[in-house]
Amino acid sequence: MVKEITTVLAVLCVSSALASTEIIAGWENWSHNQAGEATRTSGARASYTGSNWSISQTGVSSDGSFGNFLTEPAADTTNENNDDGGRLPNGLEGDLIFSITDTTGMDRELGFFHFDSGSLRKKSSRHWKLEVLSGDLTVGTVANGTVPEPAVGGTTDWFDYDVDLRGLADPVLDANGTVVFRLSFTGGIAGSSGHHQMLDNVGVSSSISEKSVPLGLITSSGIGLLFLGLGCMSGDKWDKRG
Ligand SMILES: [Ca+2]
Ligand SMILES: [Ca+2]
Ligand SMILES: [Ca+2]
Ligand SMILES: [Ca+2]
Repeated sequence: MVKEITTVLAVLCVSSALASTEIIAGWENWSHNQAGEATRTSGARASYTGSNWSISQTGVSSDGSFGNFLTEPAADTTNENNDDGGRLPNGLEGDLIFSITDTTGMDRELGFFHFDSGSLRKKSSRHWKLEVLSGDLTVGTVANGTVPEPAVGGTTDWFDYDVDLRGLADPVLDANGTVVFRLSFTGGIAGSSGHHQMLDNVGVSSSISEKSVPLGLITSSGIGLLFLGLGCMSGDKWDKRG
């Protein structure tokens, strides 16, 4: 017969004071090979491949945020190297494919797909579309839109985008699962010299950031702490800023 633990002296449930969301995978620097790892991750492995993309200092977003999402530390604002920014040059159409694999072993609801984009001149590929290509989330087109023309040709006006993923039938990146996004840009007039579409500060955020904190039971028999691995549930949804 299992010995009964008769007295629970203390139950410790430590609520973690965490930010409500975080960037699971972010890209602030880009590779001249059109393929590279994420520049920041939280509980994930992540990489991208691109078609027709190039790197350039003129493709740097300097606002320090992923879309409108401010992080600590802020998104990289440096522009001393070409790999600090990405662009789709000279009116070409192209896309980027982002693959994110969970390494926490826990399900996480995703929040937003964030990015900063701008056009140097108006004949760039300004029409964007975000899709879930495959993996754990509902597959299909999530959203699309058009980056406005620059007010002054030759000067990039940057815009922040935060595509809400929470309305998907399945917005959950499963434990150890993978999701593949495609962000494509079309509508440009190929061969239009200097009509570049810029992209930087791409990030995917979680919707709820809560960590399982074990419950500790101190018993009268002096057994000590029994960590039951139960989570202290606390968390809230993050709303789009700006
Ligand atoms: Ca931004
Ligand atoms: Ca840099
Ligand atoms: Ca950058
Ligand atoms: Ca899922």
